[in-house]
Amino acid sequence: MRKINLIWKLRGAMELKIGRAIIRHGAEDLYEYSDVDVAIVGAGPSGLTAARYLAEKGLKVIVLERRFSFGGGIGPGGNMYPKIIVQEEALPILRDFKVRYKPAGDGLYAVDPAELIAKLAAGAIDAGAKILLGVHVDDVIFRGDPPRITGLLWIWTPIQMSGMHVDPLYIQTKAVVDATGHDAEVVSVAARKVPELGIQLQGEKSAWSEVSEKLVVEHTGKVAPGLYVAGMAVAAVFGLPRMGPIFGGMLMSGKKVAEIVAKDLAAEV
Ligand code: 48H
Ligand code: FE2
Repeated sequence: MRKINLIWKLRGAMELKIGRAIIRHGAEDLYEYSDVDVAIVGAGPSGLTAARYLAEKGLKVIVLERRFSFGGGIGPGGNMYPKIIVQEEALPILRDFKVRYKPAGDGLYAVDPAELIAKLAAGAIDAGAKILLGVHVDDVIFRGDPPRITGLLWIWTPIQMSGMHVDPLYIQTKAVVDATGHDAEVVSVAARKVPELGIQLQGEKSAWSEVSEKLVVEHTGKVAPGLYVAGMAVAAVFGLPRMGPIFGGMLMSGKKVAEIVAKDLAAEV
């Protein structure tokens, strides 16, 4: 008799409410963001910058990040010295995000990595972008002749890390931005699995900071219909030199890809 009473008392316990709130609202978000205007893969400097400027234009934006944190390569600064260096041309972007900077001589400015991560992410979120953490993007969807990238496939990162095969879920999108950094993971998958797109990855070249910073921004943009590239991934796709620990080019590339994607999508309406 006493046992039955205890079970009745437990019904509707706080734990049940917490669990159900997580399942309902988590699933609601996944449902809502399974169909977007722009899917950005990677929440590093270029991806977060792109997210803010795209969301600000009223587009529905999701950022898919493999880790359970954002910032990509910002956190480690330069070989773990806690400073991020940017050049003068990128200062307007820092000002947009209200990131503080100190002159470091020679047209360079020093920024605190934690502040940069926090404010880039807050800027993207406040502009309306959704950041989904712990998701690994491992495939693309394409349709049509000529082919166009129309979606992505994702699984939870811990599942991907476990090595167990679990079938992924989809996100439908009008544009994908590969902001995955050095490995250009989305463009690599598209090049390998959709040869019709005719993408040839050139592979990143050795460091030449001032040349790379310019070329990365210059080459930022469309790789194939529906597929765009920003940040360090641009060097991998177009065979450009790396720049080492200077981040202005990443921010400018993120802003540029946002402008290009927004313009292309507006022209398609
Ligand atoms: C989900 C993924 C996947 C995937 C990767 O590396 P990042 O910081 O990328 P960028 O391009 O914004 O910035 C590059 C910069 O950090 C850098 O490395 C520089 C300037 N290097 C110069 C040099 O010479 O070395 O961020 C990419 C993000 C990371 O957070 C990854 O976890 C994430 O993308 N990511 N997320 N699915 N398949 N692949
Ligand atoms: Fe790097």
